[in-house]
This record gives sequence, C-alpha cells and structure tokens, in this order.
Amino acid sequence: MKPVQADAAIPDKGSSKPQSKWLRWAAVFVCLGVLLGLGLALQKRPLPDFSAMKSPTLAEFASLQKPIFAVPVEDAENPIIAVFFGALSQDIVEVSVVFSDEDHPLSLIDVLYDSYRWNFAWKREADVESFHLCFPKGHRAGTSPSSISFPTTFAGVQRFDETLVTHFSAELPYDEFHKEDQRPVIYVQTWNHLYSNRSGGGVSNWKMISDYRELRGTRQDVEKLFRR
Ligand SMILES: [Ca+2]
Repeated sequence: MKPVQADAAIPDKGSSKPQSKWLRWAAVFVCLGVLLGLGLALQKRPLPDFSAMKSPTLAEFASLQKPIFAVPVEDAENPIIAVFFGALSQDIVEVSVVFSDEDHPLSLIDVLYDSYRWNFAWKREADVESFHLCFPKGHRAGTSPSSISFPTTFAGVQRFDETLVTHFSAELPYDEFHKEDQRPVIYVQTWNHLYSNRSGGGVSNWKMISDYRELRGTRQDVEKLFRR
C-alpha cells in the first residue's frame, strides 16, 4: 500500500488566514482615514473679515483698468468674494481672486479634496487664483498693460468639468483679451478657476462680474490672512 503524503493532500488553510486578516485591517484603515477626513472637514475655518479691510486707494490702483470676470453660470455656488490688487514691482500688478469654494465634479472627491485644502494644504475652503497685469517699463498711470501673465493659472483648452485638471502657464498680449468699457475680460474656465482670454471649456452660459470687493494685497498677503 502506497503511503499517503499528508503535506500534499491537506488544503493550505493556514496561508489564506493571514492574507484575509491583512485585507480586513487595510479596509479598517481606509475607513478610518475616510472618517478622519470627513471629521476634519467639519472643522471649517471662518473666512477673514474682508468687510473690515479698506479698498485700495493708491493712485496706481485707482487708474487701473480693472478686469471684468466671466464666470460659468453652473459655478454660481462659488462666487467671487474679493479681488486683491498688489504691486509686485513698478511694472507688475498681481491680481488674486478669492472664490468662496471650488467644487470637483465628482462629489466624493470634492469632500476629500475640500478637507485636504482646509486642514492640510492652504488652511482655507476658499480658492485663490492669481495672475499678473504686466505694464511696459517706465509706464505712466492709466497706461494699459502690455500683457497678462497666468503663472500656473491658465486653463488652455480644458473643459469646465475636467476631472484631472492641469495648471498651465501662459503670458498673452493684452490685445488678445476682449474688452468691455476698456476693461479686459478674464474667463474663469474650469471648476478649479483656471483662466482664459476666450470663451471656452464647453461653457455656454457666462455671467459677467464687473463689481466686486476690491482690496489691497499681494497673494502672499492673502495667504497670511487665512493662516492667522
Ligand atoms: Ca468644494
């Protein structure tokens, strides 16, 4: 009679147990991570008191042809709450637009992304996106910019509801912008508020925002306000 080879015949129950155990633990950690994220998300920080801040009064800002913003009607829940103007040099004015929030097209990602921004990245739920009005060297007050520069805030041809958005950079001649009352029109093309000089992104309904709270400060100043 041939002897039974016990090792070969018995199913390897022992090796599957640790594997399922690890999977269970991984699931627990993922759930805890999500719950932590959601919990932290509830700790929204209040907005800085913009109403207590004074509007820019310096001559270089008074004569500025301030931009008009074209915003998608479908992004109406995230309005512009303030626009900061700050001189980076004699020839460059930085414009930082503060939106109340930004909403990713996928709701679950939006919740997690909001939490990440509030608690870890920028300490704010508001979205701030900046661009530069670039003037000719030695310009006088009232002169139009020669170009507008978008450092990592240019949308390119991306759609409003792009799920994975790329931050492009571009500097465009001032002539390539539409004007209304001699003011340049900046299109807010994507859900995370990247800009363009033309109507695009699959957006058909735009709302023109020409009156907004104007404040004085560079992007650096804005970030300091939120980190207080
Ligand atoms: Ca959001």
